[in-house]
Amino acid sequence: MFCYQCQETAGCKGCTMVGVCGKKPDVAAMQDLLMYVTKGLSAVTTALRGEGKTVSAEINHLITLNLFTTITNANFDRESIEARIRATLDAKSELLGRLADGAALPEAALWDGSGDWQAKAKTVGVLSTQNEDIRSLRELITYGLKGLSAYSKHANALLQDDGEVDSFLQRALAATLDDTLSADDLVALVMETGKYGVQGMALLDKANTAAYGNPEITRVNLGVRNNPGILVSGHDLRDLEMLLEQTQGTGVDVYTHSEMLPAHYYPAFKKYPNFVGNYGNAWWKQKEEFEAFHGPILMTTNCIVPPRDSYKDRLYTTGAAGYPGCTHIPGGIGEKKDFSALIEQAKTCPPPKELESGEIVGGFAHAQVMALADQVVAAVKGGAIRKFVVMAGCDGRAKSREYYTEFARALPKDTVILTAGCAKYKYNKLPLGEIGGIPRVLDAGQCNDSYSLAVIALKLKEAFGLDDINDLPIVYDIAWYEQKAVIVLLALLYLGVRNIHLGPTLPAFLSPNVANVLVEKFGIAGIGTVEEDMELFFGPQ
Ligand code: FS2
Ligand code: SF4
Repeated sequence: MFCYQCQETAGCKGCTMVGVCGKKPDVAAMQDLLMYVTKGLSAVTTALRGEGKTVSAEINHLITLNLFTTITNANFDRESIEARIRATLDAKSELLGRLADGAALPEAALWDGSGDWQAKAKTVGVLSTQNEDIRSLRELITYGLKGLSAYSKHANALLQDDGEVDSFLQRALAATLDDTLSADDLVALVMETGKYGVQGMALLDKANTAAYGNPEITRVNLGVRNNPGILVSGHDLRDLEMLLEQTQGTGVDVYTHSEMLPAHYYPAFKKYPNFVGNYGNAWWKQKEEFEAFHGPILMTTNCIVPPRDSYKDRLYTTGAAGYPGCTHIPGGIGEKKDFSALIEQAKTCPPPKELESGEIVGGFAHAQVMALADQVVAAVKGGAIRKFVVMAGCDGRAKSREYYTEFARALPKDTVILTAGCAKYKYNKLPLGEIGGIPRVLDAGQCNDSYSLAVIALKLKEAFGLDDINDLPIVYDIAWYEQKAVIVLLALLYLGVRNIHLGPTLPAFLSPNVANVLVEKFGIAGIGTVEEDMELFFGPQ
């Protein structure tokens, strides 16, 4: 196996024996093959569009879900991945019949699934591209598209589609198979990926806010009640909504975990009396926390950590998520999922063990921040707020990520953190206080809601009458782990944001030459020590 798509890749180079995430070589091989056939199908759909023919929403959704399935920590279940390969091959063979001219199609578009799949996978993985710069650019685009697929999938679940995003995603996937493209062509495609990243995030923002209202300032309970509970993790708000509906009157409470925390900020979810609060922290602490929760856990997306036997029979997956031996709750777009198995099991479980108490505050997505715009602008103009620090992204296991806790602690008291994603758990429970009633940590929501941070920056640029987004008093110190952070990064680059600091390490999939392009064109940099970075961002301390 060879996988280097996430920040925790072995030795900052690549996982070759087994994934640091727990992914086994046979599963890694099937993920490679799924990517291969999905790229092949995308070449066919792109050729069909070139002939003026339409591609159905079902095909778009199949491609999107395939990509999401291969995101880090989403799906460890070889059988379900193989089923998706079969479905993709079937769809491809049908579409090939509609194509008038398939002469220019790549091998991936023509492969019919015959032969040994494990052997085939060995020939189509990341390392099948020999030139390291071309490989790096192809993977940068591919991982950005995986992130984009996550946004699309969540919007699709709320019955929202953007045909332009789907067509681009497929055209760009197909382009990663095209040996005639130069490094410059691929750099241009990286930028275009960022453009559609913004469009995909806007689509999801519209879908979420149309369905559930605009996030608003909310205090979220961290404690537990004395009823059995179900814990919902991942990012899919539609799954949460269905579960909340089905648990009404059952005596079973519902708690959020990790990236599901921001669901509490939406007005629509406040009407459920059994929606108790948030339990635990970021994804990587789940083994201890799931054990202590005592009740069923629903993983609606990544991040799954291979479970302990002590709670494996309480771990359920749905959507793109999967884990062998754990029950998968089926249900496609627009279908009602049946969560009765979780509810019945919950009734037999003791209430969760309390891990902490108190509350945290969030709900600072763009509409809420803009409602406070006058206050915020006045605080900046009056000098009460010196700078905003965007600390969005992901959390992870690496000890080096303690940097983010220490960095947040060391920040000058006249700075405000803008966050989104599970990166927030590194500092969202610190007593960082407020500035004139504005909390010093403004949580916009999930990594999926990073769009809000871009909207806030663009609106502040307007409010301050600036021509360049980089003239704002905002610095970017972003933590990445998996591929959704890649699309957020590309989206920010597309919007013209420069000098982003990315940590705790730069991606292993950036070759030295590609990393140089990002450094020279966009001022991308890694992180230093907390002391060095304080001085860099705020001058001598
Ligand atoms: Fe966190 Fe994991 Fe949100 Fe990432 S829960 S690192 O995949 O998607 O952010
Ligand atoms: Fe390794 Fe990350 Fe790939 Fe898992 S997703 S195999 S940890 S690079």
